[in-house]
Amino acid sequence: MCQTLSVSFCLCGLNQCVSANRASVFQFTVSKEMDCCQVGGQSFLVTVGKLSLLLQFRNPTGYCLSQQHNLLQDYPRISTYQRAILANETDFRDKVVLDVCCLSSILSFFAVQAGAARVYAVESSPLAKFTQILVQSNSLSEQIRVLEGEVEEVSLPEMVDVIVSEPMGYMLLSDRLMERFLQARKWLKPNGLMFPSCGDIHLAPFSDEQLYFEHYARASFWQQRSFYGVNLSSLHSAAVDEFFKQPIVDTFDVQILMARSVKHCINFKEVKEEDLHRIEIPFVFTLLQSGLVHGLAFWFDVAYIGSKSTVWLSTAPTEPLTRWYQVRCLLQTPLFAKQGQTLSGTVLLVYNNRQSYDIHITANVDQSGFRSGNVLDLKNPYFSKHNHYAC
Ligand SMILES: *[C@@H]1O[C@H](CO)[C@@H](O)[C@H](O)[C@H]1NC(C)=O
Ligand SMILES: *[C@H]1O[C@H](CO)[C@@H](O)[C@H](O)[C@H]1NC(C)=O
Repeated sequence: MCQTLSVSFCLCGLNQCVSANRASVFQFTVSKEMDCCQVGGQSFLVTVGKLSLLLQFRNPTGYCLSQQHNLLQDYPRISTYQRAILANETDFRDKVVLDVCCLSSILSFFAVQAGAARVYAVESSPLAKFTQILVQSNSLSEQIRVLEGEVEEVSLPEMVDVIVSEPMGYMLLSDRLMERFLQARKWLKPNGLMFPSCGDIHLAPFSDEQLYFEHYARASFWQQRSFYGVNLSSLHSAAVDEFFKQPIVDTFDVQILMARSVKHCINFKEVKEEDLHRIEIPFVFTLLQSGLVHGLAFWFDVAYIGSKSTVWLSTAPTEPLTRWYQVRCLLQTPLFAKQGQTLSGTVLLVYNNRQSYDIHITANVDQSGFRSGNVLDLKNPYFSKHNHYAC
């Protein structure tokens, strides 16, 4: 798919604006063939014909206070963190803590509430300055030191006892924040704790005819045979493929699930970074009801395993809704299966170079031999109307 990037000048020089309504100097089409590389944390070098452009993104989007406001209002999430940290005071009292990608540093504050001696709060976004203000105005500058930068770059004066973070994205792994969390382990003492300590990705087959047809209908524009006299329908199946590549982020009634979920566990203390580059999750579901399987639903749980208690944060459809919702991946064609039959196959998550994963699904009904599958792009999800946590 092609997108147009508009480039304009402002007083401080060349400035980017993607689909903003400022007057643009020129526009060009962004395609797969273009050379583009990232320069540092916030700039991109792009080659357009004979021109090279340095695009500086001064204010990375998504780190605004209004977004933090939304994040902090996610009650199940914030209250679980506080419970997990305060319920295991012994793990925090007089300890040294590292808060990775701390954003508004709420976890750093909880660690101090639990008696931490010192917290290093690492944040690379411009939000770091707000974090600093928050720490100072709460008179905690002695206990919480805000370090601006990426966790792989900053230098801590000492090793830490606990690493806290919120490394979870959609389907647990989207945005690859997990990588930073794991990289931070170089600062962790051998017996140190990771909070969260482990995560389970759950998947289960679902039946939702309405969802399937809604997405199919998104491509119906391309069924027109006389659009100003032009027959568009040869592109219809390509348009369907494109829409079906989008995982759907929303929530649903658990009744649509057709089997008990299968889970894949990741231990954040032990897992190697490379293990997350390619994750294969084989599954065999025994169907609890007959019907059409339209796809696989995903959610995750994370556990905070302290020395005194374990606290779970669950994003399951049976639990209060969080900002991670649940994620559903459609199959290209639905599969009919009867109660008691088994649906087996694999979900393969492969790192792509866009901070996310490609999701490869293959599934077949063992008794009938019906097969289906799909390849989806977790970087480009479809947010349905329920999505009110978005900034
Ligand atoms: C339009 O294109 C489709 C697919 O390419 C073809 O099957 C159909 O006959 C065409 N319809 C008309 C009216 O030309
Ligand atoms: C967590 O640890 C504290 C001691 O710091 C203990 O009193 C408390 O009972 C523990 N919480 C749970 C839920 O086990």
